[in-house]
Amino acid sequence: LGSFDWADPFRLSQQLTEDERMIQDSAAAYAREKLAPRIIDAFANETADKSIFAEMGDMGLLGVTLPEEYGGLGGSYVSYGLVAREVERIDSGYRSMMSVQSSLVIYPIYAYGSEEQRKKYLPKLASGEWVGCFGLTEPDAGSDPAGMKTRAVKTANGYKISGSKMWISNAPFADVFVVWAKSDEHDGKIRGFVLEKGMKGLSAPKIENKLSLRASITGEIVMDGVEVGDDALLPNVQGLKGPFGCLNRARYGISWGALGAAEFCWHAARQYGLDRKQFNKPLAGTQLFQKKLADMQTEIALGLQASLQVGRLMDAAQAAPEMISIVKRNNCGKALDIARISRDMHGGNGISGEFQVMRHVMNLETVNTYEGTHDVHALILGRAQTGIQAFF
Ligand code: TGC
Ligand code: FAD
Repeated sequence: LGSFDWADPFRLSQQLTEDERMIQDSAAAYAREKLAPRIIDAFANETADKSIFAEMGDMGLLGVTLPEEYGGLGGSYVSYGLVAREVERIDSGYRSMMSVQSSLVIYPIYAYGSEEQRKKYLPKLASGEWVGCFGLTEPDAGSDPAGMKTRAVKTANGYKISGSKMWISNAPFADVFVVWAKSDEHDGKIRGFVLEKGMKGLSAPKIENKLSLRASITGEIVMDGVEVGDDALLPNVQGLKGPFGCLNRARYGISWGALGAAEFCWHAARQYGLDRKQFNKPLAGTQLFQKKLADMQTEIALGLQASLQVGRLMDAAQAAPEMISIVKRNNCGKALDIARISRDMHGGNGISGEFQVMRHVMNLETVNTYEGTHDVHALILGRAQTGIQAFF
């Protein structure tokens, strides 16, 4: 019979390669030493620190799966997931900054861009010198991105882009904007464009007063007839499968990340229950408390195994989007439940910024919504098993 490690019930660490363990350990050390000391103030004051991109870039955390020739680590999708888990153990906003840069900006330029675009943007994005954002959602097109109104009209030397994007992570301080628009030149099909800060007609006002992801900046993207050259078009994809190809990767990373936040809340609840005495005994010595800890441990352990399997299939180019919907939906939903229960287990202290679990609850509300809401992923899975779409 083997021994049991309560914090790693199914011995996830044994299932990783040497390289994956090394990347995980360096991400964990960075998160513990550099991110953890900042987060309480950053969240309280709603300050997003742009210098985090260069720090993450130095550590190789922005281009984990990007080939080395473009400044990446050339690592596995499992490694990418492990990084997301370690960063989100501190805060979902920091993981958001990282996953937008990696999956939603570096990936489309690598997968759909020309060689010139790859050479121009990827090394600077991977090093964190440039910050990127991804504009798909609009004020009137969230779950239904096919309803977008942003238009690209062909001009003599390029395109004129008009429209607005809403809820865009990193936008207010972004240097590079990957935006999706319906192109008149391509029969109204959705095409991707790479815009740059400072272009005439382009602005990215900050969305103020978020009560979630306060350490990650979010904005609009306003495009008032922005003129770009032909070289701004991502040439190698058209249709919704362009943005969805990026979302597959980001959603997968979020499935690991959300469990990092959940692990923080689980461990915090356990420690609190061991330290705090009521009725002359530790809270952790009560049956109700132990049941909650057992539920947390079980859901997290199962979720991590599922994400690991999806990651292994991604690395073998065998993952289907529906698999990603299962882990994005379930892990985010379970993480939110775990964070809320941990908050309750902390009693009054649970609402204090110092104990940090309430911050995770607030963040996970967004994580459960963005990249396809919990219910939208249910509809994707319902369609896949019945053959009937129930979106409209
Ligand atoms: P549908 O008819 O299903 O598909 C249209 C075309 O797209 C293809 N496709 C996919 N391709 C690759 N991967 C996927 N996951 C794909 N899903 C669909 C599909 O094959 C088809 O291709 P073609 O060639 O036949 O045209 O499209 P629909 O309009 O019915 O879509 C419905 C639905 C609900 C599935 C979809 O619209 C959806 O997923 N909605 C959610 C929107 C969303 O996730 N937005 C995320 C915005 S980005 C964000 O939140 C970043 S937060 C980041 C952070 O800060 O961490
Ligand atoms: P809606 O689509 O209006 O949904 C509202 C509710 O209706 C939800 O509960 C949903 O599940 C439900 N619903 C929708 N359709 C159906 C249906 N057919 N049947 C049943 N129920 C349905 N987007 C980007 O493009 N880039 C980013 O970087 C980005 N970052 C974000 C950062 C933050 C902090 C937030 C909050 C959002 C971000 N988003 C980003 C946008 C995010 O992806 C959208 O908020 C999300 O896709 C949901 O869209 P919506 O807000 O318009 O909600």
